[in-house]
Amino acid sequence: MKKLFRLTVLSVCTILALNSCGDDKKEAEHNHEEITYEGDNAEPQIGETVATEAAVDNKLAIDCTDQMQFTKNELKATPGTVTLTLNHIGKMEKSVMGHNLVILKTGTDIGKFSLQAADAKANEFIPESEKGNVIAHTKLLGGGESDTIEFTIEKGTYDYICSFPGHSSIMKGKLIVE
Ligand SMILES: [Cu+2]
Repeated sequence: MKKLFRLTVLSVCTILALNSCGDDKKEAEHNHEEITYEGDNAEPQIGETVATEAAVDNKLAIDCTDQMQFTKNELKATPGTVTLTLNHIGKMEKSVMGHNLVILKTGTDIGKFSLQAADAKANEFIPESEKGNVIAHTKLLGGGESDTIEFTIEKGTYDYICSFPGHSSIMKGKLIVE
């Protein structure tokens, strides 16, 4: 009976030891996970690399929303032909929350452009008087719509805006071509 007890104690100890060993292992795995996680934290760099790769084939995509925003305030491309897709991911009507993306020549006065644009409803807010400052522009989109444009661009930094009345102060960004 005493022997059995001792055996049981031994077994329990063994189990405890195993368990503790298991815990150590788990802890080790956990630590490993944390290390991996730190690696994940570095992912933005990986993401940036991907973004750079995307820019290499010069296919850009950007969304716009019912909250009157572009989802990116910076786009990168290389000189040459660029394909850009604008997606309106909202639900609102074009007449209320219409968006476009207009790429402007360097040095264009955004305030002046936007004032002229507000009077150009018939031309989807692309003012005839400012056409010389437009490198490229999408159609005016309502919720759920998208438009893809192709244009050629040289090295430089360009402003892009939405020219729907009142939007350009918030809906703007930089297209960096290098
Ligand atoms: Cu807009």
